[in-house]
Amino acid sequence: VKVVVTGAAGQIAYSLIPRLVDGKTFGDKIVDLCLVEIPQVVSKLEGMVMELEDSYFPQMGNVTYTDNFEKASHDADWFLLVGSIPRGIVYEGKKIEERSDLLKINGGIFVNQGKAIGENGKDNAKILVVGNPANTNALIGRNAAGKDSQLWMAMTMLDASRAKSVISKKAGSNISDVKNMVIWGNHSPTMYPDIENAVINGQPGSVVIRDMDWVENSFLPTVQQRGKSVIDARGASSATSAAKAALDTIIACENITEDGDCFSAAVASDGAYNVPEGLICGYPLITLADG
Ligand code: NAX
Repeated sequence: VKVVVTGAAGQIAYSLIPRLVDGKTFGDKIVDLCLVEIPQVVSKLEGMVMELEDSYFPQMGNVTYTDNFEKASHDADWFLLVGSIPRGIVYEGKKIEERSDLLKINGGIFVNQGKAIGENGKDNAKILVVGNPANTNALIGRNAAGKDSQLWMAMTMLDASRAKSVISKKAGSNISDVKNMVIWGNHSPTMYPDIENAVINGQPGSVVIRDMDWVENSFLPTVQQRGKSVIDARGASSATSAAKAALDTIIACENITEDGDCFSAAVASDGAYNVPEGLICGYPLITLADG
């Protein structure tokens, strides 16, 4: 399996990349990695490759790095689009503070990456957009790719894992006892973690959690604002948890979903649940035997 990772010198990637080849995420498949960065930092990836070589990963295949996404995209099965330009940095001499400027820059990046994926990626490639604004970037990339057989997702798994953690503490159960955790909408503070349809110890969330005051005034804001809370506490945004969520999304796509469970990602709406067609929206998803 060939996996392309952008933003490969960033903090999420440092946690993510070794675990792509550790024999757990893709089982016993040999994993070829193509790591992509912007020209200014691409040389740092030499150090990442050295560390991968030194880590004893029997499932690791060919590892390359480049600043040329188009070249990286050929015949890839998975694209993990982690790199994007964040708000607040100075880009081409200008501090990027306005959402419109951010969208303009990332729009350009994701148009080019999308086109390359559509032209060169495998017909059944899966694309997970982690870089923010994730839903918008996925929409831009998918439209540019123009290939319906490829699956574009914006990551909401981290929001689902955060919600499971909060619910399991409230219910006094293990995090693995919380299933069917759906994140509706956008990966942003407007997302809706659906506690009513979650299944907690085999019971509907609406039966187990009856304290609506807690749901509205504690659960929802805690999950919706968790990214900000981590930044405030850590002085940097979520990295290891974001990497784990990306790995969990891959595992959820590569394996048949258990009965009664689902996983979360934002995908292009086909009109289901009255979401406008084509919009990238968080949905409950399952993986069937045919992948
Ligand atoms: P870092 O700033 O540590 O790393 C990002 C890396 O991307 C940098 O090394 C940069 O050079 C590279 N990059 C930028 N544009 C690129 C391009 N066109 N091609 C290749 N590489 C490019 O950020 P990090 O903490 O790793 O976060 C990465 C992204 O994840 C950010 O956009 C962040 O907002 C987003 N997040 C998304 C989450 C989600 O749940 N969907 C949660 C965590 C995180 O906040």
